[in-house]
Amino acid sequence: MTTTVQIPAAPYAYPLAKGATALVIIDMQRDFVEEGGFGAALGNDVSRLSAIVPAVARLLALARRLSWTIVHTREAHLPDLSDCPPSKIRRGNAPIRIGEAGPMGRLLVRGEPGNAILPEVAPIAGEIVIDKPGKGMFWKTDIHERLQARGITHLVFAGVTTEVCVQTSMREANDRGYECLLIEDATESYFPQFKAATLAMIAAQGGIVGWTTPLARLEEVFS
Ligand code: C5J
Repeated sequence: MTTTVQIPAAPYAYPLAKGATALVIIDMQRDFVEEGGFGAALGNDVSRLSAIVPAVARLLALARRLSWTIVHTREAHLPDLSDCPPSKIRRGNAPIRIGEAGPMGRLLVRGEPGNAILPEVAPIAGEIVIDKPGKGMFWKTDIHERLQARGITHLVFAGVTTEVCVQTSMREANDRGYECLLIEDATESYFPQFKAATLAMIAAQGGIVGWTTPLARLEEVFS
């Protein structure tokens, strides 16, 4: 039988299911967090994102100590870009586009240096790594089947960017019946107002998408 642990959260306590919870870390890859990647090519200040690396590393260490299933995602396309809609390549006014070569290799392409997950939060053996061609983690991936096979019903989210790939993945998960918690200080956006709005939207209307809480609340419960 699954034991439930109450985590103080917004809009009310999150009922974490012991043994049925996975940590999902979205797109903590060099392409978004370091100079010379996709995020910087779009004109963003990437230092906002690198600031959360220690919090994500703490959360990952906690999840490993608790023996949770751990999922890492990368926004990544096949080298021939056959999984990338032309509209996604066309969009925007960046000097280099998806698939073109930058200082860290071809932007958002699997296997390129810029596509690697940051060493501080890198996957270890036994953890799930998903290359997703979209913003959401369920589109054109097998993650739902893999989570179901492990009996996972609860997802704790972290990563970047809050209002794009994190929020899209969380909404996709919510529609598939997962109970979702976003760790507020282990996610970040290039735009502080978008992060604040996303956290508010998730917890609004009685948790229409899920719950949010600071990392310290989770750490206190499992100290
Ligand atoms: C973006 C992401 N922002 N990982 N991707 O394009 O949020």
